[in-house]
Amino acid sequence: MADYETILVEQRGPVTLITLNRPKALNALNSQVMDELTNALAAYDADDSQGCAVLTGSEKAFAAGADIKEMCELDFADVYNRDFFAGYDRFTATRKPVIAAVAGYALGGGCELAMMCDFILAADTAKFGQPEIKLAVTPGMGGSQRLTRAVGKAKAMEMCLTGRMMDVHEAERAGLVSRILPGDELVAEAIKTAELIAGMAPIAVKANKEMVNAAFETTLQQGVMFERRLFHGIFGTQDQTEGMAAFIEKRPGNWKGK
Ligand code: CO8
Repeated sequence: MADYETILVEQRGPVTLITLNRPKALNALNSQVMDELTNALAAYDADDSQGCAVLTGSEKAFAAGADIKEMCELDFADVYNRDFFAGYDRFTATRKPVIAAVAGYALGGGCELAMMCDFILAADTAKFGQPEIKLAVTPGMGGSQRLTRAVGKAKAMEMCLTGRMMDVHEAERAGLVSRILPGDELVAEAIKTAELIAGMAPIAVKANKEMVNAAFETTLQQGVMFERRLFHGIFGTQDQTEGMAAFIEKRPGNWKGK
């Protein structure tokens, strides 16, 4: 496995566990984190032995945002010419699922990174916010768009304009978080959930992810058609035949990924 400096990557059976590892900077996301994270996810996506990934941080911080110390010297020409943060498009290009396991602060880029994952499991300590306005900037990794889609305009607008943080209960009520867990069970429960997903037929996993994501990009009619066509296509897989036979024969499915 590649050597990384800002993240830890472990394979736990079929689950890739990625831990952000810049504790002194509360896992602030600099360019090195972005490169290492997107490389690790590309390797995970390409590895047939891996079926689901979990991305986590520390107990204190999932990530406290983009690295302000890296950004503070940059001017418009720097960020525009480098298309700053465009590297994260590689993150969202991951075709297999990625679960965010969030404890502590998920602020700015940290909240945006959690929202790039397929769903968020959160510890009771988790706090979410887009405080960029306090630095006289704006979200830059998709926060204004993904937060608005996740929690609606009223809350997203208030959070972006005031920088107020949501605690985990508010985040769950608002639909940002799928489940709240006790802090000491967060990573274990996320891995258990990831194992469950990794045990499903791989093509069906990718297809389900693609379909749900399509709901953010299309009209209802186009989305329903996209779903139906992918559903039709799944009937060309060996795993569909096996899955239905296994149900009728009351046994677990034996997936081929074909
Ligand atoms: N970047 C760099 N370093 C950070 C960051 C960060 N985002 N967050 C914390 N750190 C560092 C601190 O500087 C400190 O380092 P040092 O010990 O060397 O002083 C260390 O981490 C510990 O932090 P604190 O001492 O501040 O810890 P506290 O427990 O007192 O406070 C907070 C925790 C509340 C999380 C506080 O650290 C904080 O407010 N952090 C900044 C949060 C923030 O503003 N995040 C948004 C950043 S901007 C962004 O994500 C997107 C910008 C998009 C711009 C688009 C440009 C193209």
